[in-house]
Amino acid sequence: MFGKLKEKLRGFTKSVGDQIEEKTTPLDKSEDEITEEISPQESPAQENKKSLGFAQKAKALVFEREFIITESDIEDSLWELEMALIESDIALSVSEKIVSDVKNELVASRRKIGSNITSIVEDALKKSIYEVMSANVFDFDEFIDAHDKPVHIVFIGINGTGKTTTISKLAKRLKDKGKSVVIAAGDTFRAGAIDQIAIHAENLGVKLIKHQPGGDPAAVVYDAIQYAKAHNTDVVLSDTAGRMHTNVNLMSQLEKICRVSSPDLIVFVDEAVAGNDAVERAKQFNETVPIDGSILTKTDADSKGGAAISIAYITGKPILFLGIGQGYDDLQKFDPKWFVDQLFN
Ligand SMILES: Nc1nc2c(ncn2[C@@H]2O[C@H](COP(=O)(O)OP(=O)(O)OP(=O)(O)O)[C@@H](O)[C@H]2O)c(=O)[nH]1
Ligand SMILES: [Mg+2]
Repeated sequence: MFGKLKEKLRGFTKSVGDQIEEKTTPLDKSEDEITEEISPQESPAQENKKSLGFAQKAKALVFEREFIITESDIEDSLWELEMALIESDIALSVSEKIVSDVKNELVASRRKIGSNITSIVEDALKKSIYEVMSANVFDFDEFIDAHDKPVHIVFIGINGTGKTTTISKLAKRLKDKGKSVVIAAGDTFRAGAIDQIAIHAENLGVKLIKHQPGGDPAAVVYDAIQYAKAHNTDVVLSDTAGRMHTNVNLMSQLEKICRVSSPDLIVFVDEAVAGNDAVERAKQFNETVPIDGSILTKTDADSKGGAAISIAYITGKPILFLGIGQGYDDLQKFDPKWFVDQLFN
């Protein structure tokens, strides 16, 4: 998973590690002189001039068996890192944040000579990516357990991203955890959509509420909630038709579905392979109906990984699950620590 991003991150840690290790040769300077050079007290103009001169030395400062990483040691690699992050579909603002975090973590820090530089650099990167991904962490299972029944969840997104498949996977997951589930066949728009979800419901032994094709999706969702209330069902999963975020009519219909049914969670579903487009769409859907989180599908395909890193940070809403294949069990609960470990293992 995310092979290309992994490769680029590995390239960065190795290149910084090699650069710094090369430069850890002792300098004939006192600690005071070094401290003065690292944090000059002069005006910004003088400071700039001095740090340029300092950069030209291209040498890490070494004393008492310790060295200090200077900005000049890693500026080329930081630039390469930023390019690699952007090429991996990480949004520009997020790439800049990661680069700035890594720089702040490393520059002017003292390290023992002989320390494993690559692992120091890797730790700085891990820490930053972990922080970016930990925006509003949310435990789906705890939410379902704690919430009044029925918990109503609506799934939204553009065409073909995996909403219906994800609903089936979640229905299976909830059933496996002992929860009762009803699915609302809220995609009355696309030919074959009701039959598609009916097959999943039958395979999984889950109740489906459906109307005729072309019917009002808000009415289907309403009926599913009434059914759940009458039968003490734990969770209602509402499918919706795929729609482009730019289609004003379909977006107002989505707003109506959400207004009428007041979902407990609105989940945006998109493909990890869509990269920055998915992040942009999440932002736009979020403007029409406030999303509570995202699910990224098709992470088993050749995705660069950037969307997963950007989407939570940009929307300020957590990633709940990742789709990792086409089978009912191919759903991975999202955990930032697990994600970061995946990137660096
Ligand atoms: N490889 C892979 N394929 C997936 C994943 N999730 C969904 N798919 C496939 O993506 C295709 C579209 O999935 P659907 O669930 O029909 O997508 P949708 O968003 O409901 O599509 P519309 O209803 O047309 O908007 C199907 O072939 C799914 O099997 C995933 O995590 N990995
Ligand atoms: Mg669908």
